[in-house]
Amino acid sequence: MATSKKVLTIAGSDSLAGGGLQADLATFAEAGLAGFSVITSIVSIQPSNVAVFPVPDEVFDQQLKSLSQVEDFAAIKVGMLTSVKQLERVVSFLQDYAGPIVVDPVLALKEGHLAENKALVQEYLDRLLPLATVTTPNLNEGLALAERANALAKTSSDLAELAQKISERAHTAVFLKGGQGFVDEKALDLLAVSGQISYFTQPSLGEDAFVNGAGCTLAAAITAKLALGENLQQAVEQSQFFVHQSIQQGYRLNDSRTDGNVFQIGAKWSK
Ligand code: PXL
Repeated sequence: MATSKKVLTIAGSDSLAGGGLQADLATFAEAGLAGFSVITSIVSIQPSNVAVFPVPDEVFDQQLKSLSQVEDFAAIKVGMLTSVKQLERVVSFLQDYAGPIVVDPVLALKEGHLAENKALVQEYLDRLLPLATVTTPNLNEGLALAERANALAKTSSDLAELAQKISERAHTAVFLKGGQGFVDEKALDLLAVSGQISYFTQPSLGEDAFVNGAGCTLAAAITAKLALGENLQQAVEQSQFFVHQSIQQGYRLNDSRTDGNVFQIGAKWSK
């Protein structure tokens, strides 16, 4: 019998398959891992808005309960959570879990903002993030977690300060996705862990930057690499490379749409 490592994502479903659990499971499969999923919400992305339909509490609970039959998850990723209640259930589910936990705090979607939920942000900071090995906010989510909604982050040192602040406040490592245009038009991400900052850059994507799902794929890739025993620095470096590749392989949804999805299958993890 094969002895594939098992990984779990707790995430929303994206019918357009750019992000959400669809991206997570594709990434896990590409890493050679067996992926499991608990669905928090069903998301439908329309041209004019993003609709998020949380699953009923009982449906959420029953999925978590079913996982008591599965032993030894090698890592767990937490994606979109839609309420304080869901977050609390996840916290109690994770309480006795000793492996790596990656929390992607899905508070601001690229396609549109989730309702501003201050109580949810506080719960992330106070209860979920302290359990995480690393959290992976984008810039807007970073600003929300730093409770500085109106501040701008313009330089790489602004980003470092932001990541540091979240790391101290929530007692966790922070991989902040700065994105395009910070240094010499390169894509800049950075890792803050125990007061140390490391910078990770990739060449600018130019016209390839049309795809959805890069954020979910990045967090799922870090989860996969931690499951496979890489340390955090290596996991982050290889994941950034993997996402860059997945973006370059991205496909359009149809001929008239200018955007599309990342494509993880066959993407490499290093040069
Ligand atoms: O990329 C953030 C994200 C997370 N989770 C779900 C999503 C999206 C973006 O569309 O649909 C379910």
